[in-house]
Amino acid sequence: MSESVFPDGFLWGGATAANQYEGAYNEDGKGLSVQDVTPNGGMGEITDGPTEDNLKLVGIDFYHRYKEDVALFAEMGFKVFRTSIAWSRIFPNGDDAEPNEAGLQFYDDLFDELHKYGIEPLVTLSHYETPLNLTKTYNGWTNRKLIGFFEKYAETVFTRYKDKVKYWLTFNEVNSVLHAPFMSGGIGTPPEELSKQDLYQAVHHELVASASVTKIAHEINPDFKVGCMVLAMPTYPITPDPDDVMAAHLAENQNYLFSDIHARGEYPAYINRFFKENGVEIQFAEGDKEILKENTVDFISFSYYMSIAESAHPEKYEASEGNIMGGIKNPHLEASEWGWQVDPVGLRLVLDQFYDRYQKPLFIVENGLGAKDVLVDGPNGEKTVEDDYRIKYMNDHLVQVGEAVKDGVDVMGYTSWGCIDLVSASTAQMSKRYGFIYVDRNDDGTGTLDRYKKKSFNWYKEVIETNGGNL
Ligand code: BGP
Repeated sequence: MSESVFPDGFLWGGATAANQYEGAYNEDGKGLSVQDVTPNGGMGEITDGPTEDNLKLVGIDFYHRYKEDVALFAEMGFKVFRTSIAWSRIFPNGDDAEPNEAGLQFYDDLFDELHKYGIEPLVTLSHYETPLNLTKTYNGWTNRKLIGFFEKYAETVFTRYKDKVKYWLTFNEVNSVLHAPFMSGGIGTPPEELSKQDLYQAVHHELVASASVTKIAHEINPDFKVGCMVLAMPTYPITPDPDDVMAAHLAENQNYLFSDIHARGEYPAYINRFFKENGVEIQFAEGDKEILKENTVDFISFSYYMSIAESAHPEKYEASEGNIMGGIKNPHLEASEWGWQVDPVGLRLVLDQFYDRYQKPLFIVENGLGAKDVLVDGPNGEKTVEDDYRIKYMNDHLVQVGEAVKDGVDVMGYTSWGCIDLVSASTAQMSKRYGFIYVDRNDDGTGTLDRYKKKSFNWYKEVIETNGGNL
């Protein structure tokens, strides 16, 4: 075993989102969210109401089984656990006058259970689960009124969990709204009909809301640490042709826009040209500029699964599948069963670049391999999954995190995505699994919902025990 390069107190753990694992979609006063009407994945067909084939309605029934699951996380030695609060459990319609006490109580119980084992919650306020009424009545974040509703929701949970939650994230993969406006921004207009003006105005509303709740958070508890959360995906030029390099650079700017504003508190100069050329003119209300400037985030968090390539002539190349956004295929990389290109070095690159750009602490809050796992009889008679491919993926990525630490990057922690199997966001199926814990649920909704430890369970336990010394 080599010596650990990870700092003391490194926050090892796992990540989830309410809509993908809680289930209980209509229990204890919860209202509908956009996820309850997208049985085919957040970018797919939208139904009039919940339909039986929507796996997210039951999820993995975490709502009723959280004690059993938290005990398993504790057994792995988690220091932190990322979940989201389902906005529609707290404000069922998003614009209600009063919060729903039963919803608030559920998260009180969950956070208490985590603290029982010394696990720190890391809470996303909005993870692809905008209350459906906010879509129907206001067309989601295109409407400025959502800022006020979000502030009220955030203030409610900040106040309630003042002494139970220290780490907060505002919007999951905030840049994904450009690619999945309904799932990410609750915007009902079909993407092909949505004007760039409305889309970027919605982005502006989210950015102002994020800064505004950061302010509220710090007023309620100065010890709160509030981060933004972006989907990180390095974009490589497919060749050294300067035109390809420029195409990759411009594509990356679309992602940097979000972290730049969160970290620096103002719109970067490069976006003005893009806005001009695309007929976008952001409407600033009085005070918006000051809110953004005065309330930058405490840390930058991001998801990292893959990289892509870009060219000035993308039509010449094979397209690559991707996490919400795609690009072109990089011939140097292998891909997962879903075509996501596996690139551990890209993670070091993201860490180095973000840190160089902002000098703020970084938190990797999603990373992992979606795979089709097979349950087999294990050596001790227990059922298990021999997921050596997952161990390799994570090991390779964590080695690169270690390299970034050696480069001098301030990395706060790492929460692997879907630490317990849950419903996939893009496919809306169970069979794309990420967990250390297998959940017996199938794509057709059958299964006992029993939990089984995969081989990676003990591997990750050792990673945490040795603070990454076994990598
Ligand atoms: C991110 C989302 C998660 C998650 C993950 C894996 O984009 O924040 O919600 O699901 O990707 O994606 P998928 O489930 O589509 O494999």
